[in-house]
Amino acid sequence: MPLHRPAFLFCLAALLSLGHAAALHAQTTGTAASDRPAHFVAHDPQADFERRVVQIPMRDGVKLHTVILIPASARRAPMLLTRTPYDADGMTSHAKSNQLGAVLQGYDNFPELFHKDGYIRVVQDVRGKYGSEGDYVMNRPQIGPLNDSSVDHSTDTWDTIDWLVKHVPESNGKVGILGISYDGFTSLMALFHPHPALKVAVPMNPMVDGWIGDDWFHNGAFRQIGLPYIYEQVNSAGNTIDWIETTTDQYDFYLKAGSAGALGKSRGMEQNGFFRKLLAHPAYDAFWQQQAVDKLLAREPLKVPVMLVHGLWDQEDIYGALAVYDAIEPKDTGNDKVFLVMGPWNHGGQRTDGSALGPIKFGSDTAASFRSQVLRPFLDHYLMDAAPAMDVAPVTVFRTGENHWEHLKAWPLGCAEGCSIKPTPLYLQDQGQLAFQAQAATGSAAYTSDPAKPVPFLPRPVKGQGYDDNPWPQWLVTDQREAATRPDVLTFVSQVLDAPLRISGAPRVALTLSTTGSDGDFVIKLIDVYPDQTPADPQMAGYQLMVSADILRGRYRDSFEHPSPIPANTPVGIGFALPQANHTFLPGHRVMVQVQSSWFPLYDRNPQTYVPSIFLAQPQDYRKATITVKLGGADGSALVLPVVSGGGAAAAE
Ligand code: PG9
Repeated sequence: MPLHRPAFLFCLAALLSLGHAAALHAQTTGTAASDRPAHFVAHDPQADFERRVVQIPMRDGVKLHTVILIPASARRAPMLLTRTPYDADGMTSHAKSNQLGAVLQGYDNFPELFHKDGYIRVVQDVRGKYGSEGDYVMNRPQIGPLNDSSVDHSTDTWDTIDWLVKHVPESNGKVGILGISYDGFTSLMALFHPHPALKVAVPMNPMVDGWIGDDWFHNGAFRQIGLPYIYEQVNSAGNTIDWIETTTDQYDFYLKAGSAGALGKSRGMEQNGFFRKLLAHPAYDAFWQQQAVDKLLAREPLKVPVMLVHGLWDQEDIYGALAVYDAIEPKDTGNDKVFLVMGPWNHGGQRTDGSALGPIKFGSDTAASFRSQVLRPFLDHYLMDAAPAMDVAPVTVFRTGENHWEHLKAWPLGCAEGCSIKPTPLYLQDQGQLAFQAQAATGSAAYTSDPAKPVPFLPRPVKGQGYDDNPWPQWLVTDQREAATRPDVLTFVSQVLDAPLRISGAPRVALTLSTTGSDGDFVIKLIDVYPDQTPADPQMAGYQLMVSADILRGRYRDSFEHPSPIPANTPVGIGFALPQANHTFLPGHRVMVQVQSSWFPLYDRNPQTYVPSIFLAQPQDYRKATITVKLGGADGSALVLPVVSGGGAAAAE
């Protein structure tokens, strides 16, 4: 019998409510669909920015994970891009906050730039890292002899910028790129065939030449404490495979490990492509020369204004920024495209409080003044629609010791006006003396270097970089008195200065020495010795502050590309440049030079017997050697300082 309509509808409603009840029952009892929505859209009306996360397609189809942070009030705002191997999501989530400044406070501590009325911030995972697709290659070389693919950081940057200016309607179509260290390297790579929307680049502490003076080697000596970084950075996309530290004192750990090659192999690093490249290229061969960014940029037209930012005590990339400056400055015929900032900072210190570095005080927050008086006006000038005028000198450099900024037309000049720089030998003399006058008589000073007891680069226990209290970030300003007491460290010191001694530029090592071995490393340190009593700052009494220091692996003394044994017991010349300085040794201070043959465990030990590759040195290769430094006479050992004369004190800040 057909159901009457009311009865039918009643039954239908009953069935539907039964079905709903069943579904509800199922959900509450967990046997049905997920609680998680297919795509949750967060919304916070109080937020001063919006986060967009996109996968930007590159020309080869690979998609790069990109975080775009847009100030809520952004209209025709410029975009500031960073391309990083260090996790874009993590770098843009330093706080679970609805305030842009809070979210960026860590890596990007530039509150002057990133706030509700500021720039659109774009941070992207480079190819093969974290949220981005594709293969990872450490410091991916440019397309060419070292990269037979159709993509590199230059093309990925071009494609990224092209996408951004077409898909971020809140922007004004102008893009700047900036970044620190590796992200400084990617900022430099943007300068090759740059996208027309790229209006400015700010590479900070950039990694430029991994063999000569940046992260992997210094003048051929291998920075073995970088192995954990290489292990974690390369072995997985998300750095999810930890390097396990089995010993608190890294001095012990690396001493027991033997050679750096043996250590890496013991951790399975032969699976790691970049580790294999290191072992295959211990010398400065084409592999390193063809990816030296300064050399590559020297061949490029200068199309985009660049501000290079350098830290005078940069413990990781102390070479890169100034190498690039030297390479591209000659192209800047109008002196209005290449800018250089040199601050009293460690690696990336310009982001934080620049009032001091360790116990060394600078009299003002040098980082804050850089960000507000130099960086912000510079970027606004090139990126904001209003293009506000900027009063930024071609070179802004802090004079350490006297603690003021100098605003120069070029680097190095020594001062703003009316002075000159003269390379002046400071001679190592008998009885540990140091003087600008050469001693007539020839003499010598000797030390025995024992690979079983290398000179620590930091007081022990040398903590691993994974520890919060690890002194790595400030190690270049460590007091050198510990080293000075060691018999395997030669120490030469001047009389007390009665007038300021100003230097600007790179001190140059000019040693004559012999060794009983057939190879060896030579570490030279230029040190500012504080007065024995410093009432204004008691902790600085007698402090021995490294102003500039570096290492040369002796087999490369004549050629970085072609190593050669050191002929035993035969005087040879050891000459190389130390990192650039802009320092004043004040009256009452003394100048010191220390000479040693190890800097451990930062650098791997030189066995001091010539072997094909130190990476593969065997235990029996490591032998004591006695090094004799020639003093006085025609080729007496010296440190040639770039001494500034004339000109008044530079324009104080
Ligand atoms: N100095 C680090 C690094 C740069 C480039 C390659 C490897 C390491 C850094 O801080 O990114």
